[in-house]
Amino acid sequence: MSHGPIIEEIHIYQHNLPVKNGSYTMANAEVWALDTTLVKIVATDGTEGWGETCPVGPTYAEAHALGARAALIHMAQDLIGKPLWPLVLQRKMHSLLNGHNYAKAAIDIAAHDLLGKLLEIRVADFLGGAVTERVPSYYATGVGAPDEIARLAADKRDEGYPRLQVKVGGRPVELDIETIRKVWEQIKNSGMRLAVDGNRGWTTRDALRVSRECPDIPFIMEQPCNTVEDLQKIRPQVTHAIYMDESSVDLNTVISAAGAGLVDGFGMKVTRIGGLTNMRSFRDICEARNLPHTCDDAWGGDIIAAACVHVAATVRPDLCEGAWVAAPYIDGHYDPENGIRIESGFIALPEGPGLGVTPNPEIFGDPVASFQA
Ligand code: 0XW
Ligand code: MG
Repeated sequence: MSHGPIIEEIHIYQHNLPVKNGSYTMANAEVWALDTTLVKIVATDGTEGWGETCPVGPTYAEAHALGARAALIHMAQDLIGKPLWPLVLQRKMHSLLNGHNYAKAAIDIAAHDLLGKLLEIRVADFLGGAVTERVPSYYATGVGAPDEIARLAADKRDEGYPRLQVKVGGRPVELDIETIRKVWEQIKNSGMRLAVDGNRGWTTRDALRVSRECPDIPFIMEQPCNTVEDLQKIRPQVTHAIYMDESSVDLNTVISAAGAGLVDGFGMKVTRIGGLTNMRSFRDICEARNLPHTCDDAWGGDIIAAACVHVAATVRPDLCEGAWVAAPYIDGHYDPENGIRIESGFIALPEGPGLGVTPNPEIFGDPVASFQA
């Protein structure tokens, strides 16, 4: 006999999210439009929950849009009739498919949304309790010309963002150093914090050089190089704090990196770590070690953005590096009324139960696959 809500139906949708004002460029990727995957779970009583996963192109992480849908289609039928409790659901998914955290995350997020609606509480409260109604965000630039990025930095400073992430890598390192210097000139007396994100794109030689040539600029160096071994190599030689992003592929890696003192913080993606269930564990590991971190995802619309904001609202405020959401780069919202918006660098925690965002399903058209008993 099973206790609690049961999964009655699963529907999988595909949707394109064009990037506003041209492409978004990182050391290892240039994207013009993002292919996002949405999951709707329906419980026996008809209550619905939504999840989303949207890799930022196929080269940013070990994840891609078709892979997400293939993994979801592989698991979905065997989840019908199963309980919605996130931990039980996660173990069931692991019994059906090894790895593929980023696909499982969409189911996990939908389960949280649905349970929140059934229990009439917000996902943030389900995750331990919101400690703020106003979640800090941060702005991430693309890789660009030094003067252009410095101008953008000044704009975002004036808009009120508490933090800026500047993308570097994939070009001569001299240009990255010039960019960092020009950006710092704009923000140095503003209180705005600075992250420099190499997105795996620097050699250890480049990372050491940047740290050596910018000793006066207190930025954090995010995922400068490709591998954990690269981070181990530069760790004793750089003076800047190092955050791990792409390399933190699962909780086991996070535990090892935090335990070894390899990094000073994390850029974390809700889908990469496997959804809100694992994000909650990640948050608690970081709190136990006093490690700051972000609550982001690679891309996606209102559903994934809401998931990031809910978990960020539960992070101990001095460790919260903010929730990055793709909203500034996307036209329109899935939920025209309660969609996630950044105002003066902060995001209001949605008020409704679950994720507090209800997409207009007409936007997504017919599901690409549906499963029911
Ligand atoms: C800035 N982000 C959170 C969004 C982009 O997809 C990449 C990412 C990062 O920090 O690497
Ligand atoms: Mg990053």
